[in-house]
Amino acid sequence: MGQGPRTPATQKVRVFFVALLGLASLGHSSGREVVPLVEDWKFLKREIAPDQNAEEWRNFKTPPWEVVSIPHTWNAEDGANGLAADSGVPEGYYRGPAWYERALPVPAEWKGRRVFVRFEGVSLVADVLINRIPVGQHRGAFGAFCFEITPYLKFDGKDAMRVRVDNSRAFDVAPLSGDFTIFGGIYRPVEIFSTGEVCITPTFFGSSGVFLTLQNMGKEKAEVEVKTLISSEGSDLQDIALEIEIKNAEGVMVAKKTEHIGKAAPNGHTAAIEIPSPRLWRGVADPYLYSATVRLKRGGELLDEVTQPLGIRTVAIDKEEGFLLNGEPYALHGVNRHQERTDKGWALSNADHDEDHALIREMGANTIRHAHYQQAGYFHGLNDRHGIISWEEIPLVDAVSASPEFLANARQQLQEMVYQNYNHPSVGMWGIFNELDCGAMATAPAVPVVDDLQKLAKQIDPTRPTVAASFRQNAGAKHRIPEAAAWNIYPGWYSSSPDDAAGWIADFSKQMGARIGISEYGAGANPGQFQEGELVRPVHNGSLHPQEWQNYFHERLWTQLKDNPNLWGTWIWAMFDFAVDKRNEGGIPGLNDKGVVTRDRKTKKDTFYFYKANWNPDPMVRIASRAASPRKQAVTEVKVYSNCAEVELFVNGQSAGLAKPDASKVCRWPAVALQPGANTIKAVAEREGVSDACEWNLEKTNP
Ligand code: ADA
Repeated sequence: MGQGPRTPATQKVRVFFVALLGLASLGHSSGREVVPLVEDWKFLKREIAPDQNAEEWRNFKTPPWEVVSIPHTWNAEDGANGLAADSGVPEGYYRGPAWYERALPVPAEWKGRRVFVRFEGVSLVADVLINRIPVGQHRGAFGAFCFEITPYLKFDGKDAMRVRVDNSRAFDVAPLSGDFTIFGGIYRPVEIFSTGEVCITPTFFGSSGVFLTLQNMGKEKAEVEVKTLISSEGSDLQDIALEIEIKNAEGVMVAKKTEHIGKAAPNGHTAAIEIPSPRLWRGVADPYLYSATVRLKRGGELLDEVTQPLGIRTVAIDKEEGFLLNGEPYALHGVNRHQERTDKGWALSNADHDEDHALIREMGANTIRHAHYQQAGYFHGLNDRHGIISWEEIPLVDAVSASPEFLANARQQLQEMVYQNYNHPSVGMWGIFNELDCGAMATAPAVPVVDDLQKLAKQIDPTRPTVAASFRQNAGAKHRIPEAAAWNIYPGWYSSSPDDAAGWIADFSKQMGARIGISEYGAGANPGQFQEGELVRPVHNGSLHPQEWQNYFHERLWTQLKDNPNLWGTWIWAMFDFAVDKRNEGGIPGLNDKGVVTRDRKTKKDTFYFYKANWNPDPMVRIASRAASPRKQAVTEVKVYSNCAEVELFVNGQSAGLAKPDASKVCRWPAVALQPGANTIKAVAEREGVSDACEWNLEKTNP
């Protein structure tokens, strides 16, 4: 069955930026009319108990309200400051209830139409009230949800919405724990919209209500099944027409079809459409995107309209050949990404998503693991457009609970993830867990839950493989439940040596009788800390995380991962440093510093350039440890990351010789003499016309 997403980023809808309350005049035969709710939210970071303070509840006037805009989180500071837990805030940051309130700009002209509110992400539990009447609750921080609010509206210019949001730990809501801060708030966009009285169902697991499934793909034509959920509220459908229009990337219509619905089938209306001479979606080489628009019409009147991305492609993971895109082996190499950054936590703007995506592409990754949860619709849209394959996963991290409510919640989050993102061609696989049966919360065995989720994922979407990330040395029963297994490995960080990776991989792959993925591999680094001379493995939870060890770790790891016939894909842990309020290591509190770019996105660590040299064909030269100054050792190795044919090193204007990059794009000059005081270091790839330079200061007290 094909079911899929509705993301404002990819859905072409007419957006009316109406002025507040009744000032707008909107036409009525215009399908879907959307109003984003961005500014002017009142916010209070505490509980308002209706029975304890009736006046406060009725009037909602209690100062001090803060006025905020969405996206918003209340943990931007305390969620990342690493301050030890205190008695008032046991988790080290505020995890509790808060309230939002906002006037709803529902124009009087919407009377007679159906009105919905859609939230893209609220952490962790949201209760929505319209004009003080409870409309619905949503449990889970990462999936979008949508409620119909028509019966609760007055259409008198005075409609208002309140949302109680609570990011307290909830024992029936995944994740039960994890190595990341759970930022509270309405942290992704919110909108209201209206439709005609018959519409494309917007409330089905927050999805678009339109699900596109490729049935056949050939040179002459591709056949796509278009399934549309229709909400009629008892209206007669006899005279309703469903129109499907496929446009190519240039906006030219390439296929069109109109069908009469007659009677709404409970599972939606299914139609088939053919696209002549299809151009395939081929990952970074050619991420060619069509769009599919579904319209509901009565006579000449447009009742509703939804547009979704459409990529013609197939994905699979083969035991022997690895990841296949359109039936051909496609080597996946990429990064893990958390949805957060300095000063903002999870409340990211589209510009923030753009910046993250551009950095990931600059490094040359062709895949992103959305760790450890469903990420924003806008980010999926970027993946579609740039040909980046994503591993999208549910937040089933560390532990499951035995309660039926927990299983129901995990199922709900899985369905939201799959239905909402079904149409994104970039989603390559569904992740069903990360590192289960560990941590203090792990009181129930994970296998029955994982087994259930696996069946559900395949039932909803048989077109994509399921995967999961583990860390056990021995592949147990739960690793064999998803179609392809992957491991999180940290040889040379938490234990052991970086050179152990290939042996581990061979062993895991042998145990599984198949290629495996490396879903995480990484080491921490503070880009302001350096180590000269012989490298010593840092203490992982100690205060010193010099950048040189991260460089060494990745140089050694990538050498073993690249072209490894036991693998179907690899993901660095992590692209960006991220907030873990309970961590305090590497000289920076509240941070997991295994990113190759800092949390504020301002500093690309050396390791970023190591991968750029390996993955991005644009000619580049970068001196490793270029910021390591002042220095103590007069004779030092100089390393340069480069994908050029050869690089010449100049020290204080004198050539130190030419070097060719090795198979992992590292050039080395083993014993370079520095002079006391300032030294100019320059690396030049003359043929390609690129260079890099820095100044190293040798402390004068040393010989
Ligand atoms: C685990 C976990 C990640 C991350 C990592 C680490 O593998 O899956 O969430 O926190 O450990 O940095 O230790």
